[in-house]
Amino acid sequence: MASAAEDPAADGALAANLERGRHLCAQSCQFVAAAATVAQLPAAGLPEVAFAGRSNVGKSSLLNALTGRRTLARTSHTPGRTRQVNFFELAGVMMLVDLPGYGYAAAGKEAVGNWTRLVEAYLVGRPSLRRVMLLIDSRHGLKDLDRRVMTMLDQAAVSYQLVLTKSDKATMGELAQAMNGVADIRAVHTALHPQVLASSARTSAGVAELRAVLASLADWRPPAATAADVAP
Ligand SMILES: Nc1nc2c(ncn2[C@@H]2O[C@H](COP(=O)(O)OP(=O)(O)O)[C@@H](O)[C@H]2O)c(=O)[nH]1
Ligand SMILES: [Mg+2]
Repeated sequence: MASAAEDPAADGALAANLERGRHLCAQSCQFVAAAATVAQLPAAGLPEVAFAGRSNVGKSSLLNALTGRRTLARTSHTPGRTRQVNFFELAGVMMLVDLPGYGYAAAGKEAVGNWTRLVEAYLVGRPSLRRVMLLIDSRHGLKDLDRRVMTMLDQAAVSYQLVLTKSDKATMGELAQAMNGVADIRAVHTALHPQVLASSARTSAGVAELRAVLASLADWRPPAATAADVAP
């Protein structure tokens, strides 16, 4: 059987998907809303992709790399905002939703409780939520808190996908171990997307692929090429 790499049709489809992702993420992206409580969550509208993960996993950096803008992180770093759910509208067609990080070292039961209430309320029963990108540090793999979030998403039947971060810092062995660890648990996590992406905000590894996933979830189609774009 020919591998995808040897199949020209598959190559063409992959290139088209990457181009759609590049085009989508070159459009404008702006902060539109923040919610610190369940009552403050904006009404559901555009398709949403939420980004979740432990504090320090590289979520802000990856959001910046995806959109090619520093403004997202700056917004997230505004005092208070890091404990909120932040909504960014991309290209007027979808929302990127930045969820508060979980499991930071000093977090007590109360902080964990607050995170759970707000994020669970958002994740469960959000009709516009297309997928949750669950970020995992390549070097550390899945932790208990990650598994708890995964189980919550399984129970709510919310599709989620694992994205390994900081791949530039991981050895090939660590990356392989993180990937294999996911393969082992696929059967018990019913809402887990089969594709795991490895990414680095530093080298941009995996960023184009992640953009392509966003474009496909938003059903984004670049405008048809104009006559001027077509070579004679
Ligand atoms: N080497 C490397 N460091 C990263 C990468 N992404 C984030 N970091 C670093 O990890 C730390 C936490 O990143 P940040 O994006 O603020 O994480 P957040 O708390 O999940 O939003 C910062 O010091 C970043 O510079 C990456 O892809 N490679
Ligand atoms: Mg952050």
